Amino acid sequence: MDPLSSSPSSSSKPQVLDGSEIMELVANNHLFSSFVDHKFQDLDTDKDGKLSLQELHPAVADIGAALGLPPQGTSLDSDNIYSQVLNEFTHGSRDKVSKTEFKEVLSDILLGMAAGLKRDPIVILRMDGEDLLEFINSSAYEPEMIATFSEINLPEGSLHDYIVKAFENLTVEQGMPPPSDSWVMSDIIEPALESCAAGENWDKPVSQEIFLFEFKRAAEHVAQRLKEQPVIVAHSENTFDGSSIRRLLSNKFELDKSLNTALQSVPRDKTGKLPKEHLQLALDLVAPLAGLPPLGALDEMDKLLLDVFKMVDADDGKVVKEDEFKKLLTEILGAVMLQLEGSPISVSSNSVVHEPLACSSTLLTPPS
Ligand SMILES: [Ca+2]
Repeated sequence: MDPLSSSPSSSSKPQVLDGSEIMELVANNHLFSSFVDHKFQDLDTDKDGKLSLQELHPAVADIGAALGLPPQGTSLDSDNIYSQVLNEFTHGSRDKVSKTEFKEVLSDILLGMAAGLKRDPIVILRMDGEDLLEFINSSAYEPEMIATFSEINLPEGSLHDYIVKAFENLTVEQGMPPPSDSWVMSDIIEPALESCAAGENWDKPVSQEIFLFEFKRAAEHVAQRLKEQPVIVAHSENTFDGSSIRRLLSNKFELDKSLNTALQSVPRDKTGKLPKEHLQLALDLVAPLAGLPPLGALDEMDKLLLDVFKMVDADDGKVVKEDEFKKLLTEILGAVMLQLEGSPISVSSNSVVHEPLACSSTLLTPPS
């Protein structure tokens, strides 16, 4: 995990601070305060001295751009990282953020970006093949790859198919950037396989022994390519354990405020009542405040929510008064909380950073 600033494609980006300059900026109290003052003033569009979620939005988008993430809404993995950046600022609550809090979190994020050090919840990894080599030469290699081999179910599969599948099963912890990224597949894995495909074992039936031998050879080629062309990966891990919901439910004032805000966006019928079919929409609106991912972002979570919706007969087609609707929504949150406390859902996101410290970010342009 080397500093982000030594990444391969950051060479010709004069407009943007590099890692050591970021460190300097943050370490210089006077300079950083004036940097934060300017940023805060720009962001605080209604001039109430606090940043609302809406006002934080450009800052979060900027941080994403500075990390080299694709714009919000283009991939679930990067969206997870965006919502975690926002969570860093708000600590999952819907309260506005003061300048002091903004400064603390911003310096934390900037230092993390500059150092490329492991920090919670976003880690910037520079993958240069070293970790991969370490893995394939470790005592964990054989047992883990034997397990992978027996899990891969490709009756007609060639050795090539097996090896590609096996790469897909490796994690960033094992030194492999995510092969779900098309660039990793086309520029790292495929060329590496081509350069070692001349092996005579390639077309033979796949045995475990041949697989172990050939996969290691392929991984060595991948490690070599990574050494020549390191890949930067933004990695984050998040566990949904219901604690944010518990926090929200335990604060009646906050809960009421959240529910009322959400209900403003839920369509009503002519009499002002709320159709139960909109409970799902309402929950999605409360989700960020309850520390939940948006619907459709996480299969396991969607399944859990579906079960809970069934429990409260959300699909019976009835319309209810506002109070009843809020009561149902609170019940749903409580049920989701209990489920998550019993069996938390963990998600790991990896997003390849193609353009680190991109010019499109104004966050890191030096203060004038
Ligand atoms: Ca404001």
